[in-house]
Formats: sequence, C-alpha cells, structure tokens
Amino acid sequence: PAEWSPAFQEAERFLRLYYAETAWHEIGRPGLNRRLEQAAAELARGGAVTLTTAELTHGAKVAWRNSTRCVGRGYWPVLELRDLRHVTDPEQVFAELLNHLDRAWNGGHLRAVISVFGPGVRVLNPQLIRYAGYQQQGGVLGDPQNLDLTRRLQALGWQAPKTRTPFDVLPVAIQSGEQVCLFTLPPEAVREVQIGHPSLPDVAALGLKWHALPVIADMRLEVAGQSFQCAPFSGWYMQTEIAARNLADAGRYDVLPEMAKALGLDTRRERTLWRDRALLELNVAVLHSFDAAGVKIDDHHTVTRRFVRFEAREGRAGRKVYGRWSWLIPPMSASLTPVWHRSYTDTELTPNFFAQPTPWP
Ligand code: NRG
Repeated sequence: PAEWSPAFQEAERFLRLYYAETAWHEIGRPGLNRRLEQAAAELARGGAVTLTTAELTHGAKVAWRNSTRCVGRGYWPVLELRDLRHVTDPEQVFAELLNHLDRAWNGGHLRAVISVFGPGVRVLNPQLIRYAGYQQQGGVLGDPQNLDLTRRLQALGWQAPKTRTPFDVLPVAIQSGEQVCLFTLPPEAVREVQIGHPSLPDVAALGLKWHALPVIADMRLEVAGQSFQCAPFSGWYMQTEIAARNLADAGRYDVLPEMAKALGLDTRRERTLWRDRALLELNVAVLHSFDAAGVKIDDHHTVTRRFVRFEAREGRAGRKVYGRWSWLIPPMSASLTPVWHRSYTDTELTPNFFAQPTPWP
C-alpha cells in the first residue's frame, strides 16, 4: 500500500510538521488524518502529493529555518512565497523573475521572497544578478568568480557590451528540456548602490558599486520529499558579504590595496594592518551607502545578536537550532559577535535548500 512507500513517509513527516506548527488548533487530528488519507490516495493513483499553497509556503519557511549556513534565518516566518508551480515556459519564467525582483525590491524596503516554479525548468545562473568576469591580458576585469559563468553564457550567444566594465550584468539563462534561453535583465530591474564613504571622498572615486538584491537561483527546495528545482529566493545583504568578501577577497574584486591608497595608509609593511583598516572602512562605506540610498542592509553585530534570539525562540518552541559555525560567523571581527563564542551541530534537516548540479548544455 501507498502508506508504506518512502514517498508517503516523507509526505506524512512533513504534513505532521505542518499541522503541528500551523493548523493543529484549527483543524486538529481529524483534519490531519483526512489530509494523510488524501495524500495516500494521490500516491496510490501513481501521482505525487499535491501540496497546497499554504503547505508549500510553510515548507519553504522551514527550509529557510533549517539552512545551517544562514545567519539571517530568524526572519523565516515572514518569507513570502509566490506559488508559480503552473509556470514552466522560459518566457513566462523570466517575466515572473522580473516580478520577483519588483516584489522583493519594494522601494528599498527589501522583502524576503521565494518564487516556486513548475517542473522541468531551471535557472542556470547561481544568482539572478551577477557581474561578468573577463579574462584579459594583465588580469581579470569584473568578478573573477563568474569567469566560467561568463564564458558559458558567451558560448550560448551572449554578446558582452562593446565597452566592458567591472560591473556588466550577465543575462539570465533559463533551461527547459534541451533548450536554453538567455534573457537580458532591463537596467531598471537591477537596483544597485554606488559605494561612497561618509567622510573620505577618495573612496567614491574608486567607482565601486554592488547590486541591492542577492537572489539565489540555482538551489533545490525540498519539501515533503519533493524537489522544486527552480525556486529562486532572496532576502537582503549583510554588509560583510559585499565589503568583506565580494569586493575584498583577493580572488574577487580585490580592492583593499586601492582602498588603502584612498585612505593614505602605509602598505609597505603588513604590521601597519593596512589591510584590516582598509577592510573596516570599506565595510563602513557599504553600510553608509546602502543606508543613504534607502536600501535595506544588515550589519554583522545586529544580525548575530538577532540570531542568538532566534535560537532562544526556537528553544522555547521545542526545536533545536543546527548550524555551520564557519558560515555563521562573519568574515571580520568575528570574535566581537556572540556566535563566535557558541558552538553548533551541523545537521541538515528537511525541508531545506540543497545544491544541485547545473545542467549546462
Ligand atoms: N554571499 C552571497 C549571497 C549569499 C546569500 N546571502 C543572502 N541571501 N543574504 C553574495 O552575493 O554576496 N539572502 O537570501 O538574502
């Protein structure tokens, strides 16, 4: 019988969680039993359990809550889900990705949003908004992390702009069956923040910027034993992601030497800690610039304190918080944050988000 199948067991495990966490008091045990019977009947007919939008929404929230690498997941209850399981056509998917960007942008008051599309379609870019990386004589122009992505998109027909810049927005590759379509994001869909420093004008002259929205587009959402392979989600940045990694890593934009020059630091000796001072001021600049532009961004002190409150809240709800410490601590001033002084067990519960291989043609 269907009740014994692994598919049913996964569905049952999720539905029990869903009813326990949300609908238990309204519908109670008879409601759950009816729902389980319905699920078993669907499986017995050879189909899959069709989740309601409310169930899928809760599943996505719990997937976020279970994301051991995410320090911002205290906000999991407010995740907004766009149920687009009926959408699989690449053109329509792209149109809905633009709607996602719009909904998430919200005039700078960024909203946490996930868009769940139907089966058979994939976004191949790791994030919706990514800057090209070009190998040139004398080094890389743009984001070295996206060298391979850029080459693949070029192989699929993308023409880089005639005048290349370090911040050329890549097209979005949407795969459906064997076919891959490229779509150009209209400039107005890509909100960006120019980076300046509150008191050091030379910093703005470096011409740095970053996009406002991090939209992870290539992870698989697993709920009730079912995989949603196209489920892009976005929240908002913590400034260290941009200022202590994307712009600062030697293998990324590597701007600390220029930053140090703009600050007039002595870079001849490591012991002046010019790297650390440049890093700090770059973080100050990113926070200042997002704030001045009215774009939501978090700082590592606030986020980590909130994370500890989330742990306490989860404890009161009878749940254990798992985590990957090396991801939860910020990449600067880590010991100034409470997470540094705590320890975590890294266990992956489901629902969750998982990496999946990218099916480049
Ligand atoms: N560090 C990456 C983004 C990873 C996800 N970060 C978020 N996610 N804040 C980067 O682009 O720098 N989110 O959904 O808000």
